[in-house]
Parts: sequence; C-alpha cells; structure tokens
Amino acid sequence: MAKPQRYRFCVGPWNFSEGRDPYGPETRPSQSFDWKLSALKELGFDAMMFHDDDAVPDIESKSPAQVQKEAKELKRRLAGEGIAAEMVAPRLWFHPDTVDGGYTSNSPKQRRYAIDRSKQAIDIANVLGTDLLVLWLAREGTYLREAKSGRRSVELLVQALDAMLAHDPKIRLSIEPKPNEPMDHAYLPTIGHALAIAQLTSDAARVGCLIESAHAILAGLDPADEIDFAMAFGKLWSLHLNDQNGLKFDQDKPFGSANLRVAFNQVRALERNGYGKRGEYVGFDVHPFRTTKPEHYLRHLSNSRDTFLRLVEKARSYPEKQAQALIADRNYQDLDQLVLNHLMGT
Ligand code: GLO
Ligand code: MG
Repeated sequence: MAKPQRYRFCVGPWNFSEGRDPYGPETRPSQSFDWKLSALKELGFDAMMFHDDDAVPDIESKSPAQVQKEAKELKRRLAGEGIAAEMVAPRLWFHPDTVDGGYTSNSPKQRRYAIDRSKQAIDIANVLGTDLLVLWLAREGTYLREAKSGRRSVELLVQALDAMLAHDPKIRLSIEPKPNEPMDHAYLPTIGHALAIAQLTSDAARVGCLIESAHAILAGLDPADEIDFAMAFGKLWSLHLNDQNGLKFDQDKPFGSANLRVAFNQVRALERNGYGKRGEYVGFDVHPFRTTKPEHYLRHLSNSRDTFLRLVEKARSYPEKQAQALIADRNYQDLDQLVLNHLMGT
C-alpha cells in the first residue's frame, strides 16, 4: 500500500489580520512581518504565501532593482528560518490603476499596469524559489453587466495569461476563482471556468487552479466536488481551506467551523486524489473572528490545522467496507447515518 501522505501547511501574512471590517476599525494591534514569520515557525507551519507587496512592502514606489534586492533579502531570511515561499500573488485590487479591474479594465493603460505588475510578481517568485503565481482575479468582473463585454473580457484574460506564460517559460499560473465580492459577478467564478480558460492559452499545461472552500460555497458548489474535478485534470496546485456559513459575505472562518461534514468530504477528496504528493501545500485562508483578543491571535491557524488533521484520521478510519455494502444496496439512508456516527465518534 502507498505510504499515507504527510501534509505540509502554509498561511499568508494577511491571515494574521487585525479585525477591521466595513463597519468598524481594527480590534487587535497589527503585527510586524518578523512577528508573523516567527509565529508561523513556532506553529510548525512549513511555508508562507505572499502577495507581491507582502514580499516587498510599498512595491509601487520602488525601482525594479530595489524590488529585486529586497526580494533577495527576504529569500535569505526565509532560508535562514527554514521556511519556504509557497507562491506569489500580484495584488491587483488595491492600486488606483486597478479600480476598474486589472486585466479586464476598459483602460488600455490600466491593463498594461496589471500585466507589468504580474510580470514583476513572477520575477519575485523566481527570487523566492517558487514557480507558482496565484491569480485571485478580484476585480475581473463587473458591478453592472453593461459596463464591460463578457466576451472581450475572456479575450483580455487570455492575453494577460499568455503574457505571463511568455515572460517565464517555467512559471505555473494558479487561478483562484471566486464568484463575487468585491464584484457583483466575476468572469471566472468557478474551477470549471478556470480550467476552461486554460485551454485558450498558449500553454494550457501551465495554467491550473487554487480552490478556496469559501469561494466554492459562495458559488453554491460543494468544495469536495471542486477538488475532485480539478484533480481529475491534474490541476489542483494550491489550496485555501476555510469555511463559510452559506451565501453571505466572504467569511474565511476556521476550517470545519460552519460545516464539519463538508470539511470531512474535502479531506476525503484530497486523500483519494493524493493531494500533496507532488509537493502541494495545504493553505488555510482563515481570519480570526473580529472578537478575538490579541492573546488568542494564532488560534484560528492552529485550530484549522488540528481540525484538518483530525479529519485526516477520520478519512483514514472511515468504515469503507460497510459504506460499500450500503452503497451496493442503495441504502443511502443508513449510509448517511454511518457518516454521522463516524464523525460523532460512536
Ligand atoms: C479573497 C481571497 C484572497 C486571496 C489572496 C491570495 O477572497 O481568498 O485572500 O486568496 O489574495 O491571492
Ligand atoms: Mg483565498
């Protein structure tokens, strides 16, 4: 039998967040990058995920030479701590030139900005020793249908992806779809859309995806099915596990917090597809609840990992034979209860 997978974990600096929401300010002090890095290490996580401006703060005001220099310094720091960089993601939703989206902006100048910034993020990824560029296409959509052409937007997205693929023959692009927020509708709302657009690019083999549990749930989909779908194509290169209580704002709750059974099924899907065997990390895109006190700053991270590992045990001890007998008998009634009993530990 194949050896069971030992998972490796990562989070990003933005997951140590301060509690600000559209209705109120921070509830915890912000922490320095050094603090976050040592917290991540203390927790026993293996890697950090980076936005381009997490890697090089105030990136917009710095020359390409300065950006390279600071990326190299960061690489040395990470190597010294034994922490890997899992991916780099261009932050294409903050700058004034991305107010109408990045790659699908109606302004040619703004589209150029988005592509140039993405190429620079690829250069940073190279310095940090990762071949993974994550694209959360935050504002690639519309607030109103008539503002952009959906067809033209697909073409613009393909042009942008092609420009990134041409910039570096080794880089892999991992699209992180989300159906809404901040936009009314996004152009690539699901994994199916991400993998379909890959086929229109100049090198489909280097365009894959990142699944975030909450984003799948916001699209009305089961994240476990999204995992199976992406992995049937060999295209799940990164993962943002978290949880989401239905069709609300993006909640980024701890993994398993809203629906333990949905979390269990995601872990089962990862296990049956061998996630991690090709070096993929399990990321948690989770945030502390706004009420979380500073002294409990890290609990959402350790709790998410604990739940994940408990569910790995549950997936490995699942009564497969009994389940198969019930499936053969089309006794889904008792199959349902078998799963609940297994999760409840009876
Ligand atoms: C927001 C996204 C966001 C991305 C991150 C990395 O909904 O989940 O947190 O994962 O910017 O690209
Ligand atoms: Mg995410």
